[in-house]
Amino acid sequence: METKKVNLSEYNPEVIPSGEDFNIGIVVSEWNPTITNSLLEGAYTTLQKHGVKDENIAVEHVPGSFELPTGAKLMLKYGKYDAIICLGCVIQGETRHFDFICEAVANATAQLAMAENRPVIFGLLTTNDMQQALDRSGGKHGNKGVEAAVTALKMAALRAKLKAESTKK
Ligand code: DLZ
Repeated sequence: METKKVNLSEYNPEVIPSGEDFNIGIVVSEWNPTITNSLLEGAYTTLQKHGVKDENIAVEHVPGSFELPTGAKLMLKYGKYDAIICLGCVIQGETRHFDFICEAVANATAQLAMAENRPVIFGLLTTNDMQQALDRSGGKHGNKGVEAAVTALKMAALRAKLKAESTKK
């Protein structure tokens, strides 16, 4: 799929649900902090922009991207969140470490969301090099953190809507 000239973070803000009633958790990997700090800033400011109150946004750090699903699970266990956003950056190296981490995080994130009936958002950059990561964390291809926050709001709103409808029946 051709995405080279597209800023994937461009979206219509008018169609994003208000986050004023939501509690959102963000888990951030400490690896590649230049990148993950930019992802965090993108996610955090997008949540604020759409009405999520500062006191309803919790940020926790984990050592590496491999730990993101565990961090998300712990936040869901000990906190009350409408969605969790996982942010990390894995850069291709010379060994197969990259493949193992990316696949494990993707699978565990999906499984966690299903098991907990909560949105757990996959905001992991998986890039060939640092330049690709920079391009996607506030560079020419946008900011994956922004996209992750938009996805979290949409999914939290979907869950709230379905829950409200089910109690009316
Ligand atoms: C070990 C490792 C390597 C080689 N590369 C990255 C990376 O590019 N991005 C990242 O977030 N984490 C990396 N890690 C750390 C692992 O995610 C994990 O923290 C360790 O394997 C300990 O479980």
